[in-house]
Amino acid sequence: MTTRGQTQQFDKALFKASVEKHLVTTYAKTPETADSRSWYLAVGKALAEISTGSLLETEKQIAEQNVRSVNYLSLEFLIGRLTGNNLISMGLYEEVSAAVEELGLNLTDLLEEERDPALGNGGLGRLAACFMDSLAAQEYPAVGYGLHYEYGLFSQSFEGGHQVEVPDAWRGIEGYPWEVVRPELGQTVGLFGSVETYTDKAGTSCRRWVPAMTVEGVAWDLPIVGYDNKSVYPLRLWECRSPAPFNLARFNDGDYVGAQYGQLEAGNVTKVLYPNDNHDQGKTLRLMQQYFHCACSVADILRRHFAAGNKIEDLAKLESIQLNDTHPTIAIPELMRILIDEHKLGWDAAWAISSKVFAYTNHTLLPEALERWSESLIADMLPRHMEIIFEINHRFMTLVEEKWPGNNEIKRKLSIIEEGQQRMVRMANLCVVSTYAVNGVAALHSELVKRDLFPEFNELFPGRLHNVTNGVTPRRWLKFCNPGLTELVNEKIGTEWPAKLEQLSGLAKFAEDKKFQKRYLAVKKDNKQRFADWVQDNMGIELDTNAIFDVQIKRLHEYKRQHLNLLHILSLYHRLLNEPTFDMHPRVFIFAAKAAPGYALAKDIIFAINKVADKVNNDPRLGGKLKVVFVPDYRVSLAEIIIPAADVSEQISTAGLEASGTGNMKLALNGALTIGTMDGANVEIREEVGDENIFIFGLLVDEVLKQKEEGHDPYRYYHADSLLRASLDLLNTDEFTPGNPGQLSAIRQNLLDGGDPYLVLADFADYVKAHEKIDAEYRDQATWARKTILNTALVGKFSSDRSIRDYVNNIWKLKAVSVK
Ligand code: RUG
Repeated sequence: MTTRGQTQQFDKALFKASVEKHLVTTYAKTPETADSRSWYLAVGKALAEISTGSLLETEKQIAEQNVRSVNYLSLEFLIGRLTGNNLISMGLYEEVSAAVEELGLNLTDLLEEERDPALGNGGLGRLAACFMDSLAAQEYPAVGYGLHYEYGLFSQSFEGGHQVEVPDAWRGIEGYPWEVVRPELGQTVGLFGSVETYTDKAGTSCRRWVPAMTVEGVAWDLPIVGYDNKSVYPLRLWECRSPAPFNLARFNDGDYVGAQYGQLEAGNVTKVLYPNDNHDQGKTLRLMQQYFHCACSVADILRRHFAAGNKIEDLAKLESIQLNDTHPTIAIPELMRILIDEHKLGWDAAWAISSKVFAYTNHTLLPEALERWSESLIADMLPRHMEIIFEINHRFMTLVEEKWPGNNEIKRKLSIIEEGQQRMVRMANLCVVSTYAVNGVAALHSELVKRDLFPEFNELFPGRLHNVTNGVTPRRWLKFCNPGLTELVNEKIGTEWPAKLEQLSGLAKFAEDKKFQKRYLAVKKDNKQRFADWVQDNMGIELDTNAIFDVQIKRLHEYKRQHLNLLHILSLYHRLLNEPTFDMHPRVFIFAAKAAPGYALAKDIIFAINKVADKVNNDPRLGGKLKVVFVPDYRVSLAEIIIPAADVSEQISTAGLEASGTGNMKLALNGALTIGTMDGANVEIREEVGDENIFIFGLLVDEVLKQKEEGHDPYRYYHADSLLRASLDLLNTDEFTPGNPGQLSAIRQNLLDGGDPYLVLADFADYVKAHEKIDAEYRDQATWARKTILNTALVGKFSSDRSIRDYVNNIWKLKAVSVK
């Protein structure tokens, strides 16, 4: 089989033969008995055969060149379906489409057979996937390290409007065709036990960990295919297995189930992804997942380092380890433990290496998301690591004492160990103290990290805090998901933009061109139709593509304020029924969101939106002006059809609380106009597209802080604003839950009596005004066309290729390696 690239040719006959071979030998189907899923699996396997060869070759060439690389450690990689995207990167989309057609198949249908590998919760995991794509596209040597969860993020369905969660067995029974197991890379990981002192041969007293149990890490590689080049990087996912499947003594005693107990327990470690986004749950099994992930990954990094003939002293020269949030922080004491206990380095020598290897990305300021682990839990599960954390803190406290002599207040604030009834380890503090670079994920967020979260650290370690604004891969989020727009863009500015997104600015000069405007709007209309067909087929709701498609797709969280959107919908409902002179352009409000299973208010909001949808979608009095659609089971593949169909992008978090957002970038890239607060990357989107091409509303960060300090009084807004009052009061009636008044009142109560912690009521009036502006401007299609074209044209900055270059230049200092 040949591979992609300029000089080599794709051999259609060989490829077809490979597909048929896999159909028979791997999936036990004949062309006559095979269903669409089997064909998809066989096509996936035939393609994976090509990419696995390239992956091994890339590994070999990078090892031979012995260059510096980055290791991206993340508990989540929300990669989405691989087949379509990899075909684009391999440059084989058309060829494979033609090949499968000769087999009597349709490629688009086959791609629909792939289940999304949902190995992440939301933005943080999706960012990691975009970053891997951009590393491979630009050939910056990298390995992604994650976990091979048996169950990804739950599938969501609705029963009577309520969210129901179902486990997500993303690999199916047949396994995922793109992954390959690498038994030779297996690792053994210790847990629990004690620390002992011993005297080594030189007579030195040493410490070492004696774990009480071990588990095995099995490596699975997924190929990250470089766009338009020959590099394929591994996304290495660790699966936990029990080393001894049977306790033979118990087995022989007839205790068959008990004999397999160890296996059941070890299997649990990577059984399921924790379904929390921006929220720390503090469960023991989660700490076990984190340590298992870190231990396997650090050991694999060292294996590669030594296999290339390097010395331990050169580790920081050749490897950087990026911690995606604090979730992999335990890698820091793990590396220190290995350097000191196994490689016999003194503390200072070990620290000199370790503190130059790690860098940390902060993704949130929300206190409930900043991880803290109980000291006793760490001491129990990882006793040697706890000793090392104490030592790091002890030395750090000496530094603090030097800088602020006698200031116990500052010591208490900065200490890695939080004092209290139960002492806790603050993982973010451990990260800032132990890494050479810390970054926020958007300009505003990074400023707030410096100003509000870590001001003293910034004084202590000048230059350590950076900003790297997030980005999204243009390959998946334009070229693959929006073929209509891709064709139009190609025609105007050529075909290099997927690797050089800044070139999109070349479209700006067509923003006023009537012919181009018409074609751009026609593409949008086609995309709206594609999504409307999906909704009709899957939800039985008919949508009018002349309506404004207004989209809010993201995790359900109070700070993201889906309930502000809901209140606006209720206000429109109220006005349509009660204000005879009120008119509006037809609008479809589209939601998609999963709520963490234990997050009651988030689930109440989903229920309320579903109930309002039931009513408004069938109320003839509204004359079809208002529709609400809550698309179930939000996932990457759904985003791929919603985003190209969006006219309006809702980015309405309370200012200061959304670190960046990346959906905002994808939607703007695909020509949706943002209605948003001055939060996260919205601020930079506004800078790029211009104030006239975005709808900004709401309190600014400092106004939010001031209002909170002074005491936010929700009733003040309630009494002063009759539209707000009418909208909120609808939640107390049985208008949307006939015969059951009060079923939606938890939301109203939270906003009025619960203090409205996210200032929904404070921003309501301004939000309504911004929507009125949208309504007016949409009616003037030429104006709207200009604005939407300019959004696509002016957001080139938000390519994840640029984010990766920022990391490479300012933090990782890598050189690209072109694979031959
Ligand atoms: O909430 C943030 C988003 O604003 C951001 O765009 C994304 C990627 O940087 O990360 C999200 N996030 C933060 N997810 N989990 C956390 C905290 O653990």
